[in-house]
Amino acid sequence: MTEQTAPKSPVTTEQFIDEIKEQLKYNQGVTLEQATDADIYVASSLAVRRHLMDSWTATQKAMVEGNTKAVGYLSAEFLIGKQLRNALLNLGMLTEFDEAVKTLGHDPQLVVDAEYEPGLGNGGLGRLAACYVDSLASLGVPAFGYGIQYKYGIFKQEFDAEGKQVERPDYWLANDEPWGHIDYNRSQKVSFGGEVVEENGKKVWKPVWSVRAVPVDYMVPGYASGRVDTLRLWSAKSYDEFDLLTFNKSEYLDAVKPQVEAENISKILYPEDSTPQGKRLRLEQQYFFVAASLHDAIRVFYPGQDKPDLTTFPDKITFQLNDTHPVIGIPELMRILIDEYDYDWDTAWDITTKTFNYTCHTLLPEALEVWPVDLINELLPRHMEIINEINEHFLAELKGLTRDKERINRMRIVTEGEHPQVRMAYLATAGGSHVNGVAELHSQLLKDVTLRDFSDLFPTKFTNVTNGVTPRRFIRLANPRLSALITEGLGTDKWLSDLDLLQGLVPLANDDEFVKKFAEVKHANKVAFANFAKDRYGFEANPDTMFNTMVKRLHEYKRQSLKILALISRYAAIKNGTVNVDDVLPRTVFFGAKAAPGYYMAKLTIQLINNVARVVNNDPDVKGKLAVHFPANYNVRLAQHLIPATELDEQISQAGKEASGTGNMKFALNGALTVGTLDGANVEIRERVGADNFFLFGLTVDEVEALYEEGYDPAKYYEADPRLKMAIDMISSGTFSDGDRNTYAPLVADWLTKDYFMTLADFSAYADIQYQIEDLYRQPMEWNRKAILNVANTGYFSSDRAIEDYLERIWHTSPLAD
Ligand code: F58
Repeated sequence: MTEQTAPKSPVTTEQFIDEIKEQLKYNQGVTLEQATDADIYVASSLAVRRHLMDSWTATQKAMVEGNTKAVGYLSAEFLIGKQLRNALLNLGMLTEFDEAVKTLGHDPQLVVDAEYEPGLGNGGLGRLAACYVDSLASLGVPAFGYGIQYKYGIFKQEFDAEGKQVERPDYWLANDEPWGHIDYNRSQKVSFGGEVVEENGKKVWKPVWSVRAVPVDYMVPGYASGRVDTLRLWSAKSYDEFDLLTFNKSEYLDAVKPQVEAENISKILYPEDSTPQGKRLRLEQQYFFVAASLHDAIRVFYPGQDKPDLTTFPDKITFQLNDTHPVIGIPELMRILIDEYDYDWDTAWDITTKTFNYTCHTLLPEALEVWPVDLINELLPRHMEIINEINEHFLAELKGLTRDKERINRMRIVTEGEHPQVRMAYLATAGGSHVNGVAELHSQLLKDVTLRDFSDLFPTKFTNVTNGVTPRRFIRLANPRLSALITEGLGTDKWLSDLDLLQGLVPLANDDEFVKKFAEVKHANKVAFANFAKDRYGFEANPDTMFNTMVKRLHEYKRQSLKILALISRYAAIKNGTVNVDDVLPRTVFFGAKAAPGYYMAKLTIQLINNVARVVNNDPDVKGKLAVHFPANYNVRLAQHLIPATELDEQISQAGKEASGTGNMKFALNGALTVGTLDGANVEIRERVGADNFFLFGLTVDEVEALYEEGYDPAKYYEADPRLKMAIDMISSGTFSDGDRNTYAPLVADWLTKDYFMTLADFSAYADIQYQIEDLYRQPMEWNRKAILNVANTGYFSSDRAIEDYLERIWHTSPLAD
């Protein structure tokens, strides 16, 4: 990326004040005296949006009229976070905003806080999509993010009196939402059901119900690029086109039911973070947004043309499939080309395979989507025919490549048997040009294990693009103090658009003055977080203790249980005098995690963490030494507050299970040290920051495999390490359940008899490395030197770099000319 200095504000403070007033008056009809913080938020957002408008239309015009291939990022989730401050930063208006709002008698922070965070994603995958559209715009690449505007985002998490997770609906559109523009004039019709008939030797799909996909456009401003891309999220509306008179009364309700239910399609985000449920509504959602997006792209790139030459489609736009959720786009594009535009099979297949690429985000076999053939037949009968045909062609191709019948059989896109299914990852691999994993290790395991047959026969399809995160939101906005220090240290602010420049900080890790300043920044961030936490969650966190954080979805493979067991063992050791309380390094542990509502073990783990927190925080014996906090409803906003304040970050998944992780990158870039396993992108982070600056522990992928092979017996580890035994026994004895010995019995039983993710096997190494961590923490200069080296050496994990990788190796396109 060409380095950019911070953009210059398009307005003076005085002009911006006038613009806000104008919006208040003519949009909201509110006087300045009446205006609340929320009114000022809406008015300033609308004013900011106006400043983006010219660049937005210019970007679209240049995209359509120029010859730069656009990128269509198809994703069921975009976890974008709050918009206002991000737009202000990218336009260079942060100072003008602050001044204007103060002049109008409001507190800028409260105005920004009035924005309700859109929770249109579950976790890493959705946030990655948001980082990627930010980087596409910042690099000046013409792009669309295509997804769904769910009415209800990821549930709001609360904890009840027993510490259990309670899910509340997240109706985020209950208030003014100034960022999304509903464009009723660009809607698309998406149809479902019915049957396929033959007419004049041609297959014709006769669907029976339709839904109107209405685009809601979010501008995606590039940082200092002058470009603004589009995030187009589809909202489902029903059609009012029923001829009611043709139905008698009893038929009427049945007949209108699909119409009435049509709007349900975009009602709710499925809150599953790893195991997709094969639910009809979910398939409807997937087809809904993908079909609307493909038709939209044809509308955009071939304006006013009835019979466009769609052989040029792959030169106009390349579609990235963010996991398998949009993979139904492959048969949909085939259907469009063959049924709607009369192309023959081979031409259609050639266009389709050139158009799509697929990113896989998992290694868990249960997370790979499969859809029952019956369900697809019912909802999308023509697509099922096409998928079957793709399968046949593919099997024929395989026969030309190998004689190994078993292998060919394993690679079927449509399985055989009584309940045949469609394997979406296989369809994506066959129907696209490239398949990528999201970190080196993950991509290797995809090739060696998950998609091995495919990579053996189509080796050139497979590649890696290690994930990245946007430095604008996760350094500059989240951590203004560190940002100022980096700019001071480097003598330029260009690092925000070229994160490799952070390397320039390496020598400063030996400059004691700089190290002290860095330590002051971290401490100030801790104080700021403690104030925020007190205000927002009502707990006291002592900034003079080590801030140790584990935030991510609650999943067994991520092993929050390892963290909580180690914590309990530390607590037990203090209680029973195994360690001298004076030798204990004071630590405050923060958890943030949502569990899928139906995931029993994950929810029980949440309950345990909350109750450990309750017991520990109320125990005078450990006061000042150990504290545990679990703020509810971890989201992007909380991440932006907590990450900059963290000193020790936990990335402790079982090796071979976390595809990449992106939190690990955000923490390292904000100067936290990581304790972690050799999993996902941890491997690459460690390589870059240096083994001395990363707390590595635990089994490797190969050791995990060997242990499974040999027969894993978790009880052995329980017996072998008294620290572990003490922790588990403490849970069993009811210490964290008011004496009830049954509350956590399912967790304990699982640990002792199954422990699929080998928490117990890794416990001792994890408990041991805590001594190293604490030794280092006792030498603040040394700790902070290492933290600086983490910042300096992780510029690679910018989403700008990741997007440049995609551009070069997968999408084969480039930024628009100026
Ligand atoms: C995550 N996947 C990976 N899936 O777990 C993480 O390692 C990786 O860094 C990240 O993607 C980005 O590549 C993930 O977040 C989901 O949330 C899906 C939601 C829909 C159902 C299936 C899981």
